[in-house]
Amino acid sequence: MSGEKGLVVALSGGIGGAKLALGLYRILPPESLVVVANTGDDFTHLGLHISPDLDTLLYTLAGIDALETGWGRRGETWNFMAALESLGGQSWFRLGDGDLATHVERTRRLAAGESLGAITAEFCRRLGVSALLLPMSEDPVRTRLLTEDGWLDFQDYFVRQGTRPRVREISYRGALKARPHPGFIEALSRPDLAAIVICPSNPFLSIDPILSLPGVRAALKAARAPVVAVSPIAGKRAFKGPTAKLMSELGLEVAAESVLTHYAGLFDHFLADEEDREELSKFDANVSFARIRMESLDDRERIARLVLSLGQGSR
Ligand code: FO1
Repeated sequence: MSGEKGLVVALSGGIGGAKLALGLYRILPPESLVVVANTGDDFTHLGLHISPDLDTLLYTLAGIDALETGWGRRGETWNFMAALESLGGQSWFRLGDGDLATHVERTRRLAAGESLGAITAEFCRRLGVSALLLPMSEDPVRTRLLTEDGWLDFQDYFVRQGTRPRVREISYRGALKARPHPGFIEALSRPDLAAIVICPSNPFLSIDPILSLPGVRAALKAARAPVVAVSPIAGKRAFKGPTAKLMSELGLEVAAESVLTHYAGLFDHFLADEEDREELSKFDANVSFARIRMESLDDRERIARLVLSLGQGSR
C-alpha cells in the first residue's frame, strides 16, 4: 500500500507539527489528509474561545501563517491590541486584528451550538483548505503544569510567564472523560488508511494530550496502517526551546533517544536526524535517519515524502 494513495492521518500540535502537516498537504492528493490537532492548549481569553494549535494549522495550510512567529496571521495589524492596552486591558496574549476575527466568529458559533469540528471545517472551506482538520475532541481537555509556583494553566505558563517556572508534572484535565473526535476514530479505522504520522511536535505538551484520550492508543494499535513518528529533537537540540527546558525539568535527557523511548510501543517507524544515528543504532527499532530540520518549503515536502515512503507497506 502506498502512503501517497490512501488516507494519511497526522497528529499535530502547533508550530513544529504544522511544518510537516504542510509538507504532507502539499504532496498528497486533495482530501487525502486528516490532521488531528491538540486542543489541550485551548483557553478562554477576553471572553473568547482560543484554539491556538487548530489556528496555527489552519493558517499554515491556508498559506496565511505569520512566518516570523509561527502563530497568528501573516501581515497582521495590531490596532485592537493597541486600543485594548490604552484602556488598561490584558495584553500578555497578543491577538492581531485578523486573528481576532477567528476567535470572535468561533466563539459566536460555539455559543449558537455549533461544534468545534464543524466550525473548523467551515473555516477551512472559507480559507480554501481541502485537508480535514479536526480538533482531537469536542470535549474540553486542558493541559496544566505543576510548577514551583503551583498549578498553572498552559497559556499562563507558556505565554504569560514565558515558560519560566520549573515544571514538575503535567496533567491533561478532562482527558479521561473526553471522547476523541468521532472523525478521528473513523479515520483510523478506514480501510484505505495508508499511514499515521506523529508530527515533530512537543511529545509532552502536544502529542500526549491526544494520546491521553480514551481509546486513542488502542485505535492506533488496531489501525491497519503503520505509525511513523518524527523526532522533534536533532543532535540533542530541540527544534523549539521550551521542549528542551521542559524535558530537562522532567528529568529527561534532551535527546532523540528520550523521545523514542517515550513513544515505545506506539510507532512502527521512527524518523530521526542524521546526527543521532550513532546514539539510536543501539535500539532494536525501525529507525531511519535524514536531515530532519524543516527550514524551507522544500524541506517540508522532502520530509513528508520520506515519512510516506517509510509508511509504505502493511504493519
Ligand atoms: N504565543 C506567544 O508566545 N505569545 C502570544 O502573544 C501568542 C498569541 C497567540 C494568539 C493566537 C494564537 O492562536 C496563538 C498565540 N500564541 C502566542 C501561540 C500559542 O499560544 C502557543 O505557541 C501554542 O499554544 C503552543 O503550541
